[in-house]
Amino acid sequence: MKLYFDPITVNCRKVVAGLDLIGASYDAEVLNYFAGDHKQPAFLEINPNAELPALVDDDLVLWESNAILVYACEKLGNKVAYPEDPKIRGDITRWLLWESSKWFSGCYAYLVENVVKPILDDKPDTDLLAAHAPTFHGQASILEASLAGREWLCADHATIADIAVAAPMHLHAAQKLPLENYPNIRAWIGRVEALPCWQKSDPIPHIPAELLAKLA
Ligand SMILES: N[C@@H](CCC(=O)N[C@@H](CS)C(=O)NCC(=O)O)C(=O)O
Repeated sequence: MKLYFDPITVNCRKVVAGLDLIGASYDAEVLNYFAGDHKQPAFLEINPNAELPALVDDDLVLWESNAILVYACEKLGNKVAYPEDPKIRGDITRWLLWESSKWFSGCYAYLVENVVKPILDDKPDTDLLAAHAPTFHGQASILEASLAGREWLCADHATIADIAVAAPMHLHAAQKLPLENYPNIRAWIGRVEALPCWQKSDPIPHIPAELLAKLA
């Protein structure tokens, strides 16, 4: 398998950590997101959406990060990261879809305003974030309630659902995600952050020091 990715982006961090959790090995093709490599014709032939990541496995060309995680689990037969109990799989599918359709954009506004814009020498739009806050809090309240009394989202151990849902908040401190009222989310993301696959996929070492300095 060959993975096309830039380790600094949300959905690439998701697949790098997830493939590690699954135990899937791959050839790495690193692209430069900020240089726009994902918009170049060669990559558009792989993913016409001009988005990272993408996976190529023989004649299968797969984009959508969550599809990549499910495919890798099925290819390797990993029933820990993706338990075969249909109810757990249904639950995992639910969280993968929720992450992609709701939570990603819920968290992304904070990433753009508080991380990407300062890196690009632009100012966060505080009015935009204030208008967006109710959307984020509505979604965070759902995640908070779902984590009550449990350590992981879908099983008694980490699955690909935890990796997928953690990814949009992977820089939560720099994103300034308002997590003050969500103790279950804070405890759970702490558990995700203790996973070796999460630590090994830390994007910070891949961000040039002069860009990181702008976030200080
Ligand atoms: N739903 C897609 C979203 C992929 C996506 O949005 N990737 C971002 C990086 S995290 C990207 O490449 N965006 C293109 C751009 O900003 O130009 C997935 O999960 O793979």
